[in-house]
Amino acid sequence: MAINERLKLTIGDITKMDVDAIVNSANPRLLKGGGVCGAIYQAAGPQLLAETQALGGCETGDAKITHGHQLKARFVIHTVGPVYRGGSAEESSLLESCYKRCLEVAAQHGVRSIAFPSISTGVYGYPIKDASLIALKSTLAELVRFPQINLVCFVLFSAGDFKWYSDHLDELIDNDDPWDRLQRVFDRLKPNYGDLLLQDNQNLEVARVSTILSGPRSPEALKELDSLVSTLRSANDRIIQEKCLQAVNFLEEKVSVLSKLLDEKRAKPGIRNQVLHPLVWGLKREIQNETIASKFAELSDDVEEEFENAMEIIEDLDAQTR
Ligand code: AR6
Repeated sequence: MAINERLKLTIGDITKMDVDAIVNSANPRLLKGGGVCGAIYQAAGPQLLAETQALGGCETGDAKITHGHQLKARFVIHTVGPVYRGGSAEESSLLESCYKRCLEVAAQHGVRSIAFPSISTGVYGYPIKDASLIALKSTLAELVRFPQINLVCFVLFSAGDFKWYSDHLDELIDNDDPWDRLQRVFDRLKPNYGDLLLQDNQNLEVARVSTILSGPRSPEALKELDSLVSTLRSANDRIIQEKCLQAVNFLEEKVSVLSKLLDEKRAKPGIRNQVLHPLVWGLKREIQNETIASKFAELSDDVEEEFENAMEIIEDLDAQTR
């Protein structure tokens, strides 16, 4: 299995991960604490604290293992990241050591899938830009040593953190497979679905106002009428936004069909470009829809850039399957 297939990024809550082990960004005394640590202790139940208290603490840069108790994960690997003091207190080598030690301990216990949070980048103040690069570099290096670990998942807690990890990963693995690149572009666009979905609240507003208007008119109803007018003004906008959302969903679906086909093509070279090309072509037409692209562009510069990336990749695919 290629290294990049063994390393995944996702946004979410690490306590919910269904993996063999999750990593806790702990404190040296292995007490409950806050942040991800507090969430893990909470979800694992009181037996976790009883177990960690028998371990005699943990040095910065080291890792210790316990059971997962009420978590889905069988194990929790506790590591203590460095407190960031400006960068000259060996923070980078200590952070590197956290990832290395966690993977060593994981391998010793037969762990095949493991989830990491972004160590030290919360309360401990390590800048996410540098910390994410160290996290990925040290993990990629260790994965070569431990082929039995087939999944390392970084569970990021915000779209901003996800973007740092994802940008660095693109550079580090220098992966030219257009399907993988396209998938990552969509992963990065995903957090923006939320912005689009917010617009759906306007639907509820329209429903509420029309209920009021259908009853006896009152000053209150007239005030609501004003708000209806402004809601309707943006309705046109909303329809376009909805189309964006549909387009992304549609594109994502297509990408997954296409990657399956491509996998088959790799396995059975018999599948012809005649099958693949019309699909790529459909994808291209959809993504080149200017209204949709310009609406996404309005959301933020980053999204606009992602869209341009997606277009470039699809152009490549178009040429490859022609
Ligand atoms: N799932 C995934 N990531 C999370 C979760 C979660 N449920 N909750 C928070 N994060 P932090 P540190 C992210 O402060 O900087 C504790 O009190 C969070 O957004 O938890 O290593 C310990 O006991 C951030 O990106 O850990 C220590 O005293 C990342 O996890 C100290 O804080 C790490 O943030 C450790 O500080």
